Amino acid sequence: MSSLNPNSRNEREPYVVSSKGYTAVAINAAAKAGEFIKSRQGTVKELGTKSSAQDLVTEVDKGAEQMIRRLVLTHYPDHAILGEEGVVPGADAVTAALEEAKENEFLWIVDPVDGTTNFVHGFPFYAVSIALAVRGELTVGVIYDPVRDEMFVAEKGKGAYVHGVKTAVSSETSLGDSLIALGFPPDRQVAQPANLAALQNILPKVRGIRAGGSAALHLAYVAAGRVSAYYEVGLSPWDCAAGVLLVKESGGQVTDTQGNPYHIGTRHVVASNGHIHEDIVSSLKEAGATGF
Ligand code: 2AM
Ligand code: CA
Repeated sequence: MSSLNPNSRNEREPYVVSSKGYTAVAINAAAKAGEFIKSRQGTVKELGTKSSAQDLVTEVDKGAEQMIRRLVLTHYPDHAILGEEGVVPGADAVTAALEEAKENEFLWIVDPVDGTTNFVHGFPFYAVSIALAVRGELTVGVIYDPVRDEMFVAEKGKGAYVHGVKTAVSSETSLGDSLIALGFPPDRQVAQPANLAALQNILPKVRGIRAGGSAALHLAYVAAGRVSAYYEVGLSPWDCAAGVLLVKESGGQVTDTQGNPYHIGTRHVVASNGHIHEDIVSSLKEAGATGF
């Protein structure tokens, strides 16, 4: 029996999304886009590139983003949407688009396929990421992995859940016991040297490193306690907005690579279970790998 007091709810009771509103729309859009993406794996005909030969885009990314835009705007025609495929590539253009978008009271931040390179190669590790910021504050975050049919949902102040089960970050307190995720975005000027220096410094200190190729899923995995921490230099808002809320609502910590609080414009991200956060940040500083 569920208690009338929401705070005394048994942790093992399934979570029921309380609001029929924003969260339900985000879940619905992520589920639809995710099913569409999965149905198209292995069928990509036209492979486009953006900032470089490593920066891929497909008709599936564009189609999925269009689906999500239509669905969100059907419910909330006056809300704004910042989507990966609506912004020209490059850090400056992303910053400019974000500055403009931030003016909106309700801003949806959408990555229709996070892990496009994986999707194109048939490596089954990609996801849809949808976040809603209200007056600049992350309020809803949904990440859907259509391959494993895992829907990660976070609502500000209400916790984070995967199919109704509360997620919680892991408990490791030392780097030696930790499994760390990282990533390599396509920018070879700034991001690649920083991420390589970080790898060299941190690999000898930890139990293992994983680089799966989807920032959103790595953040969801920090939230779910499947990895102890994740860091990456050179991300965009849509890669991490939803995942950041998932980590925070699962008891974890998220900062930039210098240890400053995360905000929607943060590009160099550290997310952890909290216990090893300082060790990661100091390692990045020691290695000259903060990206700043
Ligand atoms: P994507 O697949 O949506 O592009 C891989 O380490 C991570 O970097 C992925 O989450 C990937 O997201 C992201 N990424 C890829 N290209 C990027 C770019 N040009 N700028 C920022 N992040 C990028
Ligand atoms: Ca993408």
